[in-house]
Amino acid sequence: MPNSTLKERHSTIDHNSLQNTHLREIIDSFAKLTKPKNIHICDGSQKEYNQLAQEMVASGTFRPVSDRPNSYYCQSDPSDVARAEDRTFICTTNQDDAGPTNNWADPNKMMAELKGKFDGCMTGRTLYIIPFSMGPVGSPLSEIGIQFSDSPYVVCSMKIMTRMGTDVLDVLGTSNNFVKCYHSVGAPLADGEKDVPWPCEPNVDNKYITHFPETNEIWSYGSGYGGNALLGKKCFALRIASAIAKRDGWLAEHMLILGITNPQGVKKYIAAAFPSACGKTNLAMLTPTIPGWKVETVGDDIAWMRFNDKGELRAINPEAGFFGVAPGTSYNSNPNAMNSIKENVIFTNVGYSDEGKIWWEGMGEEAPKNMIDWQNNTYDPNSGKVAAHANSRFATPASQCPSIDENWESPDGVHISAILFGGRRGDIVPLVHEALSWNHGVFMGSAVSSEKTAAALGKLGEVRRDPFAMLPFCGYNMGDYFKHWIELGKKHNTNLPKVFYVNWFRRDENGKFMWPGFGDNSRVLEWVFNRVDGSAKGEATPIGLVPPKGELNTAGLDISDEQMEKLLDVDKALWLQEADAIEEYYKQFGAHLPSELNQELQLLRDRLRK
Ligand code: OXD
Ligand code: MN
Repeated sequence: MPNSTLKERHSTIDHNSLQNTHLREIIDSFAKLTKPKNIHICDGSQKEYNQLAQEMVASGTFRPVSDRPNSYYCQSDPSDVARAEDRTFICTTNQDDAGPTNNWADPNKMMAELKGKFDGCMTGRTLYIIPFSMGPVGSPLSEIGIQFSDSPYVVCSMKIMTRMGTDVLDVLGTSNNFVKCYHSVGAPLADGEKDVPWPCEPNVDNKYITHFPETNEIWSYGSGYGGNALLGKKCFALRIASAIAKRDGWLAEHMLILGITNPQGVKKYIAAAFPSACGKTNLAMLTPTIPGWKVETVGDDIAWMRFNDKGELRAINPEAGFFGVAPGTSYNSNPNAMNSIKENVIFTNVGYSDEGKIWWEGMGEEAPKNMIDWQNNTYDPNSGKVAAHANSRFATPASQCPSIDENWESPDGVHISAILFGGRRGDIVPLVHEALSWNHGVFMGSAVSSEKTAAALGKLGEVRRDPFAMLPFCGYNMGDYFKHWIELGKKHNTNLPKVFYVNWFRRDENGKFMWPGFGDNSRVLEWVFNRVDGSAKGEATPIGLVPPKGELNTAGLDISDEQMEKLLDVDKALWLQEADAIEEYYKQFGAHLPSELNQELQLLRDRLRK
């Protein structure tokens, strides 16, 4: 089909008039392959968003949310509820470049397979071209992507989650320097065939989330949900960006960024890496329970960080929205998130009442009487089945967050003074401990471990190593990634952030969480803040520094000294076993493991045996 005859669909932009010839050529060849009925270049306007949303209401994909202006409810196909890590591939010429923690595929073979899948996959559908910027449009720290997709749900979500539209094309000009993000739900529509509300490829084994870091391309097929389909997020801003960052000397990380101000008005910024669904959004928007302290939000999921010429580590949040886990979010656990989702939100896989209101478990409100669950069945509170899927989400503009930081769009980013790592561990990891050096901090990050959550398909609760919370998101060899962190520390060793490890999830002998978490995590942030400016003490343990007795602010908390001791306890025998487990886990990296990490492991053992 000659592509110049492809019908433009209520788009204000004619693809034949695009000044960027690379983009025009790509559109032509991709349309030739996928054979869409229409083509639509997204201008990113509210009018366009409203029109697509109305079309999705008409087709049954969206239902309006009655008490939240311009907000929609949506249910995915039951096969398409989380990131498909087993079907996520890094395609590099040498397998070694993908490393032992990624699924590797040969780029030529994978491309041939993908071309087969994409052939005619948009039949009967519209091909949307989505120009987007990760980071403020035009900022020197930002990068541009163009997503091709046959999903209007993706277009609307990308408008919330990224800066999307015509001004991105203006900044791109005639450059070929953009990440090519090819996406299809993998559900061609035959002539006259009725569409389903959530088209996708229901067989997980036929989904493909593939990355080509050597050519800055992403090809995603078969899924319409979250990180599988909103390609700016995990695929670009983490997997492809981490590979770019390695080449260009910066960091693309799975980290929230928050600003914290003490009662004297001094402000510091902290970045924190936690595995998916371990409370990054809650921490980023935390309401402190300690008087006089304030926390403000720069980002809740991804940080792009570079050292400037003063040696400061500066971070931006490349996203423009929050894609937060809904269940458990309440006015109690996260009032800022609740106040961010009053309008302009897309809710996916939560419950929906006959009055058009959304609901989820842990929302802090009684379940509405007549409601459907995320699978469109009548919700029965006695059935034991949840209304909202554990990985149900809200997508909402970051600008609507009451705690959004005044510098959240600063082109220079914010100065990071501390980095936190953490995971969900019921057992041996204390509430907080501080690294003894940068390399020790990298060691801690490399050994992050966590119980598996619902953000990815697979078995829940199993403890897995999730180094730097980047296990599913590092676009190259994880051993080289560790080395990159070590090297950056060597190169910029004058003003390095302090590194900490936190664990809000330690349990007592009865399996009960010992730490209240949420707003009370500000008490740990207070200690971190004061460690950074040198006003708080740290007590040496074999694994790092912990707050000495009385140093962590527990005023007003119903927590005994004995419980605090248990929360901060370091069991040498169990940590020696942990050291063995880390050694075992390190083996997979072979020669890619930096010697500094083996040294840190040895030093840890020496301290434990003293
Ligand atoms: C996310 C994830 O959606 O990490 O942020 O899964
Ligand atoms: Mn995440």
